[in-house]
Amino acid sequence: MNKYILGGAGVFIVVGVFFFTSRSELWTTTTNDAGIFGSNDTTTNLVVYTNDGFNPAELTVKAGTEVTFLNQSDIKMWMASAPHPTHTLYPDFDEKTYVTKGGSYSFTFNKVGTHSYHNHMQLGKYGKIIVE
Ligand SMILES: [Cu+2]
Repeated sequence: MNKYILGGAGVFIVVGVFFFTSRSELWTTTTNDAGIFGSNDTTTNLVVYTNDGFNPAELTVKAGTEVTFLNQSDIKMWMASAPHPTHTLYPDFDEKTYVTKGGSYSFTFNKVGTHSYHNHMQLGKYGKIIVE
């Protein structure tokens, strides 16, 4: 009698673990689809800065679009428009400080045109945002 109760409990636990595992897999998949910035729309407006530079180095967006620059390099990242060091091409587009690895800077591009930028902390890494 006790043997049957124990066996029943075992099956219950196995089913329970399976159910829990499949549920958490479902949850993980949903999170990955949504991306760290919430939706597919915003992930396309992401520029990642690595030790090799900006990726994508050239991005075209519509006026009023927010672009996020994510620092995944080992270098400090200070986003600013050309030219260095005055940043007069698009003075508003100037982080005025820096973020380290894992940090990000978001800016809403309202001005139509080609906005060349660079990492103010490491000259030689360039990119451009084309606003239509
Ligand atoms: Cu600069």
